[in-house]
Amino acid sequence: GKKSVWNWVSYLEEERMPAAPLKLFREYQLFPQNKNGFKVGMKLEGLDPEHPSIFCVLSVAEVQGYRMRLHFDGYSECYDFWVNADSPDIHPVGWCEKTGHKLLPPKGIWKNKGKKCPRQYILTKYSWSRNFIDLPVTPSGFRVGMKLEAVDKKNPSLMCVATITDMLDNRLLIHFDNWDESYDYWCDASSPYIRPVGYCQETGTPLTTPPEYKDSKNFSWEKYLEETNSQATPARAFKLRPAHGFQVNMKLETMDKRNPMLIRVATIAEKDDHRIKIHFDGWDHTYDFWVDADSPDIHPMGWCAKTGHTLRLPLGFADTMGTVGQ
Ligand code: MLY
Repeated sequence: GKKSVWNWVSYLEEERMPAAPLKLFREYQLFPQNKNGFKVGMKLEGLDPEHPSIFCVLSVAEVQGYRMRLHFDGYSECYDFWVNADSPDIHPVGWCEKTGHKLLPPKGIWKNKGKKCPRQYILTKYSWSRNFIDLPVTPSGFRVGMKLEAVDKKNPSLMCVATITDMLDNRLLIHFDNWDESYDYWCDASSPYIRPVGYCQETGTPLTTPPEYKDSKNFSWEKYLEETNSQATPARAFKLRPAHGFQVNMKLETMDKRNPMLIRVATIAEKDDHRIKIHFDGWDHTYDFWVDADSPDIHPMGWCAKTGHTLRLPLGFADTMGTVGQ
């Protein structure tokens, strides 16, 4: 019947909705130029998505098209996570040492003092660094230790006192003063989540001061910078990006937040300046969720087919192999 064979073009015709045009996507959301060179078992160093300031020893646990599942050596599989092969969060073995970053060793490896690191951790050294991409250099004006005002992405209504605690390639690590590292995130100079010192006061936005800050009602940046012996990030360093061009009803392919190994046919249900709300075709709207328009987990129509990844079809569709979308 009408719904039996999957084909993006006829699906769009039936639905009378457009695909999100390629020009709205970032380069890393589009079709990759190279193949995914990673193989199961390869070791690498990468950021823990739940603690983005910590580099860990990781292994490739599964490869699907241009994506892969990474595993923390020595830890439960329940912490495994998926990245694209061109993720800026991963680096070759030896990278932390070379760049002066702390590497969290695999659990259990260093238990017996004096015992040597297992052979496998040495053998893989640098052997496949060509799998990693080069990124543009750090934007000017930012320095580690500088203060700014930043949105807490886990509590997006809060604009908070924050510090740049690391810089890598074109990205800054944002840390919230006197909070643990679990709220940290990486962003670039064009991020809508970071603003210069004084932004809240100028715009009448409440500023969340560091917890237990003695005089939070009369918070003064001038005083705080002096007390913490730090500098404000110069306003000229910020290069706020324009709003994205995605429109409601445009269709695309998006990772399922609840099961990150899956990529599904999706529709933009809502939008604001820097985010889109993803709806999975055929699924209830209770599963809808917001993502940043620059997320590496949204892709144009045809991305799965091009990169060799399974595309989960709208409920009720059967693909040409005879399996029903789920
Ligand atoms: N209700 C949350 C709020 C934490 C906010 C942390 N930000 C400011 C970094 C809590 O107390 O855990």
